[in-house]
Amino acid sequence: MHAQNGHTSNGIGQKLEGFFDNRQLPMYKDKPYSYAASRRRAPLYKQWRVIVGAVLGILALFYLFGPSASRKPRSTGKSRGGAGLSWLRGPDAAAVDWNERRERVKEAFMLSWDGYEQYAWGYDVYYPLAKSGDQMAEKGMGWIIVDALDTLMIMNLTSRLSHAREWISTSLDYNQDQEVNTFETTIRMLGGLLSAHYLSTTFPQMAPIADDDHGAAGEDLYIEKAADLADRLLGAFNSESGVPYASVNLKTSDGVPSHADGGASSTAEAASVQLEMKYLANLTGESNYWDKAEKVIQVIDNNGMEDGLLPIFIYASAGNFRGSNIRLGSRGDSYYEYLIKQYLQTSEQEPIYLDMWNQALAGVRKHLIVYSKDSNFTVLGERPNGLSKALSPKMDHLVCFMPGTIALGATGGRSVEEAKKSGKWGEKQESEMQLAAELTKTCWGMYKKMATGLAAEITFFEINDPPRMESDGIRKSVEITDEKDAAWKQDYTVKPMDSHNLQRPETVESLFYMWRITGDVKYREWGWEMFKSFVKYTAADDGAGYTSLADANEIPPVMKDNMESFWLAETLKYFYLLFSPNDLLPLDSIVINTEAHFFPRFELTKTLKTGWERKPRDSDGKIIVEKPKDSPKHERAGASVSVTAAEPSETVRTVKVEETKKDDT
Ligand code: DMJ
Repeated sequence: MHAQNGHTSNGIGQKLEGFFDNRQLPMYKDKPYSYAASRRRAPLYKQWRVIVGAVLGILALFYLFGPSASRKPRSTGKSRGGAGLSWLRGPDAAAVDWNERRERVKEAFMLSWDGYEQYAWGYDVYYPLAKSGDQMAEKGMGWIIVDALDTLMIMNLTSRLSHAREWISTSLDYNQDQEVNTFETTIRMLGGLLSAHYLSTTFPQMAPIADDDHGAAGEDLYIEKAADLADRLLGAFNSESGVPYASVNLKTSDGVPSHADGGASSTAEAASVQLEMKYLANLTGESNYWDKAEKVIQVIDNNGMEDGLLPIFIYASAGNFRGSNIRLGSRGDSYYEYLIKQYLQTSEQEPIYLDMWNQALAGVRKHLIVYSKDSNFTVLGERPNGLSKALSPKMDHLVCFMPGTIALGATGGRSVEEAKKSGKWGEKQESEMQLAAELTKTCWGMYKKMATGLAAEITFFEINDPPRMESDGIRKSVEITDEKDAAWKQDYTVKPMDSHNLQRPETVESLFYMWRITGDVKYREWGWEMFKSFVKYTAADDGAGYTSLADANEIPPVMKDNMESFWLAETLKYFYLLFSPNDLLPLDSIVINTEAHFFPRFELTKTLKTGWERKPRDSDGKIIVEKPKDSPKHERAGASVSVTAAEPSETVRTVKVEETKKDDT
């Protein structure tokens, strides 16, 4: 392993010191980190004005994208530069060729992949500025290679896929004495392998490789690696409650409680391993994978959260929440995403998940949706001290998965037109689509607000006091216009420590869902503008790839030396899908995991099924605890105040409420 670019080489935590604020990688759900030691300015040639106007810029771009003598030629695809970067400059043509635009995305992917292949092949972390890499485990985890497999497939990059497969077959070995994050390893590695298995077996014409053909020696490579990895990960679920520990040792399969947060796991992490384990169970017939993952949701739900909204930490020991911080950003996000996606994965045969999703979405609308002060942007805020306390008008970029997921839930993945014809349409779906459209616009504004056109990690909004909630009347936002000093921008605030851009996918993910579901071309146009900003402002020297930004609000931007695996696995994949014909992986036949890996929908079986029921609860979601027959009163768990609630039965009865577990932070 190397000690390059200011990173030490002993152990993963040390290796990334100062990069992830002394935490192990990957911990993207953590707070922003400090950039003091690692801020680098973009080289001059990456300044937009220079790119547009100067001969120097043209030469630099040719250098960046043109054929490079030091790279070996590929048998597939065009030269790296394709038609050059003239497409970045001119005004968009009236008649847009979307296939042409998706070729530009493919070129950006090839540039990123080839840079990684040349400078850091087999490493889990890639520094495109230093042109070096690092490992997260001694022999590597395949972090970048496995995460990118299905993007290579849909882009039909056959020779690159062959190289990746060869590495997986000869070098990837999960039998390592290494503690890894349970969730990240599940969504990226297990998800990546399963998706590769799904695409290569169902769509053999995508990047066709003889080695994985039916009957060939390598036929089961992906599924074998996936099952081996999953068996190691299962140890994380051996907690007292069944809620997985934050980490797991891959060799011993021992679960390891989080080293921070009082040992509690992130709720989103515990509750976003289900799609992967359930698909693996479906493929292998092994119910163990299913049961372990299913149990987690039952334990969570038995907490009886108010209005379906839950705190962002949960103890694996007793299965109870830690604290009362509620948000759909870091540590909360994909719990909600996986509710509706579990319902869709099993072909709408598990109403329990639709029920939980509907309850949570209603809770979001009641407690977290707020309008910005002057321009009426729809903001999905946070309740850091619980639902009865003040709302914080803060949105992590991570929250921007939500509009696309709301649209997915409203139509099941069909277009609005098809959903209307199917009869499953009414006021509820109509208003969910409106909410999805407004939230998508808010996320798009996060990009337009910034000097580079690339969103900050966290954005705050100006709101009224008291906040204007949905119950005060639904509002429509003003138009997002281009002027530098446009008034709408005053509702957006980005703090200096939050102005980094980590190449995250959530907004383009939502644009993709919104385009497929509404057919409104503005989502494609927004995506194209975003994509151009990535190309203009995040390119590393010498065609080494694209990198994160430490400050996306300065031109030239301050660069951060890291190309995230989800840049290849998600961000570029969603751009590619956004510009692709809609019959590439129709949304009503698949589910896409939280790392953008594809799984098919399938049916329940006698052994692979939900297997539990929700406990009866009040209209606000609190569980009703039935008292012995001789008592006239009922109790419910989990709230902190006494209330009188109307029950659906004949009489109004008093409800005694137990005290919520106190935040022990
Ligand atoms: C990805 O690893 C996944 O999408 C995850 O659920 C949340 N965010 C990162 C990328 O931002």
